[in-house]
Amino acid sequence: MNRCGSVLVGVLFLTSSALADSPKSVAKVAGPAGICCSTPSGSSEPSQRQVTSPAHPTAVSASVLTFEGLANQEPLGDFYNGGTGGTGSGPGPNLGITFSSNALGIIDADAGGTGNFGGEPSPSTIMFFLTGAAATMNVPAGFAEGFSFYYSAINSTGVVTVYDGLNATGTVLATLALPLTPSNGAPDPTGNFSPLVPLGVTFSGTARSVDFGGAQNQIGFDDITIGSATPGQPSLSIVPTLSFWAMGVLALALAAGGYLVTKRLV
Ligand SMILES: [Ca+2]
Ligand SMILES: [Ca+2]
Ligand SMILES: [Ca+2]
Repeated sequence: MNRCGSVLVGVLFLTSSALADSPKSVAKVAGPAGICCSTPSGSSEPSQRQVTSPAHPTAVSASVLTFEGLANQEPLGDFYNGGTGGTGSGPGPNLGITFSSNALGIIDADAGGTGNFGGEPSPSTIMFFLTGAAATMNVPAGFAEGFSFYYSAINSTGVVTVYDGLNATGTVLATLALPLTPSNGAPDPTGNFSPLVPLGVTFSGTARSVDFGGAQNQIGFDDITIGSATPGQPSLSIVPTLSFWAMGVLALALAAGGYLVTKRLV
């Protein structure tokens, strides 16, 4: 390993020792850097950069989790349950959504935090984790139809799993492999984990928890969107309504119409 690599590994180790419950995990990091923690630049990100981020201008909604309002490396805590984050930020929106204790917000270094990322759809905070194999989101009221988000994983792939029980239990409704994403730096001034890219999935049934899995400090998420396979374009209701089910039954009936007619005619 050359001198530069040695210094980089040293920085990662020291950072993890100060923050994480299981610093040995950092030894598994194969890439040049993690989501956390580049040195804060001290300069604010230009506002025009925010405008040119991936476009969905009406993204801020009751069921889009942007992570804005959390402090740098603050546990999400009850921020999306009408309470505060782990270090007191908030209260956030009362969506009845909670996260496992390892789920952290992190602010972009371009905006004064320590995040090594860019191109986040809602500047300048995303979610990541430094311990465990996944951050788990619990939605006790349940949600249906679809689920989506933006993510960056430039060194290690990830996986998102949707369950019908709380705390990643019960039946798996959907599993979504997360391939490596580009690291082209656009459109931010700095950040290796850049840009974040959109991904979505549809499923049948009612989901109550989602695992955001991957390597520690090597995957970040933003604009987690409940009830839609298109991130930033949420459905109007988290809980499926009668009209939702009625529409679903109608759609199935229409789709099966030709088949049913054929059966009758034979
Ligand atoms: Ca950045
Ligand atoms: Ca940014
Ligand atoms: Ca955000």
